[in-house]
Amino acid sequence: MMCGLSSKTFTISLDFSTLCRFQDIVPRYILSGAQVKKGENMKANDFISILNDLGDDFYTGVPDSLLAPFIDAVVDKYGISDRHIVAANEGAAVGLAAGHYLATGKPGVVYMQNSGIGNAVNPICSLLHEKVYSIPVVFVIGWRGEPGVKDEPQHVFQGEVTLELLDCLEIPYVVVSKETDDLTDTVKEFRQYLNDGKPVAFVIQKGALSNDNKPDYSTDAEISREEALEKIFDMDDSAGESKNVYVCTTGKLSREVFEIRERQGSGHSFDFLTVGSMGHSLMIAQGIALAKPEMHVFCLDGDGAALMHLGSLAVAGVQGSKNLTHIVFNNGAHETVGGLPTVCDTLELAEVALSLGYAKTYQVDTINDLSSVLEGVKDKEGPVFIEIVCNLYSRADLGRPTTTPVQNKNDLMDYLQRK
Ligand SMILES: Cc1ncc(C[n+]2csc(CCOP(=O)(O)OP(=O)(O)O)c2C)c(N)n1
Repeated sequence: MMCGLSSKTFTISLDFSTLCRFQDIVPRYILSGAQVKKGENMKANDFISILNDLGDDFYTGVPDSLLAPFIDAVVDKYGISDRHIVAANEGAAVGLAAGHYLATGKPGVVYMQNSGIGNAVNPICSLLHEKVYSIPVVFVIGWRGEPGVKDEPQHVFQGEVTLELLDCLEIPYVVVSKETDDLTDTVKEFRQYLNDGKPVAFVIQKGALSNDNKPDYSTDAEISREEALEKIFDMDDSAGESKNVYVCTTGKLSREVFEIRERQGSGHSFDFLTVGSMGHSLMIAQGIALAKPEMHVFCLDGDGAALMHLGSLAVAGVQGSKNLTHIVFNNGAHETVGGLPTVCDTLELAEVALSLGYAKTYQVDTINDLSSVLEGVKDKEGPVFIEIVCNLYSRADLGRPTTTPVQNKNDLMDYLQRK
């Protein structure tokens, strides 16, 4: 168990060997000036050239799996540098791009999954809009949940309203599909909008971009997220009747929790799988902890999610609920959507939590240390914070919950109200 500086190291190495994804698609247009061959979708690098031509080569955002070929190409070209910054949340990315524009007069590029539009609405309306400062930004938005394309429940409504939201925010957009390979006219129009101080958006459909180079993200940490989760659920064996409740974060963590529960045969009524709403699991857990002081409420969080709404840690710390334990699986990355680094591998999250008012904080990097810390938290002297330093391993055959979010909610509510 450690509470000082850890030996976390996070590396990205670029694999330049060809990972060609040949797409059997007949293009409708020919991109002028880019090497698009018949039968291929647009190369992410060609798209980056278009973006650089429109604005400045300044990139920031929060990753999305649908945008992975594009983000990989940005990492390949700029690494993580003063030309490419992974933001804490999408609104913060808008702020960064706005600052870049103020200093250079050139629009930056902000990339995000469409679920991030919500985080960006405030700075779009009250910073970028022409009724305020009139600041141009080029948005690249991954279109999850596009109508007619099968996707997970958390993306369905967001996908339905994505274009409407952009209309409502008065952001001119173009949808980039697998067939799009000529953006010449769009670029002309977009340039005009940007010169007039307006943001513009490329909405990227699934499979629209391809890339041959995949960065290989890795850390030297020992523990995998799934084995740490299994250790945490071992606690339940001895918890008897006074079961614990677990609010689990967005992404693969919740999918792993679902599968562990299936293996255990213990049902799913003790867990809330926060399939969307990245970064809000802690406040969901806090809400339950306040209403159910006799129960022990755990928030099982990711470092990217915790960072996205870090202010909530201060609120939980100061609130001081004794029955709240916040566990952050710190793999230093957005592992679920491809492994792009967060800044958390350079932070001592346990120390951050301590300074934000948590009663006890721990950092562990071995399963044995995790076991002994978990023994100690059973007496509910919280809020407790546990940072688990993890690697980026996840199973290739990891499934998805087979029950619906509403079933999950109903089961948990039945359980909470019986108690
Ligand atoms: C507002 C918002 N932005 C982006 C995403 C896409 N997304 C889903 S999971 C994830 C990564 C989460 O990273 P972390 O919390 O560190 O967990 P890990 O995947 O590493 O376990 C991202 C960015 C999202 N769901 N919501």
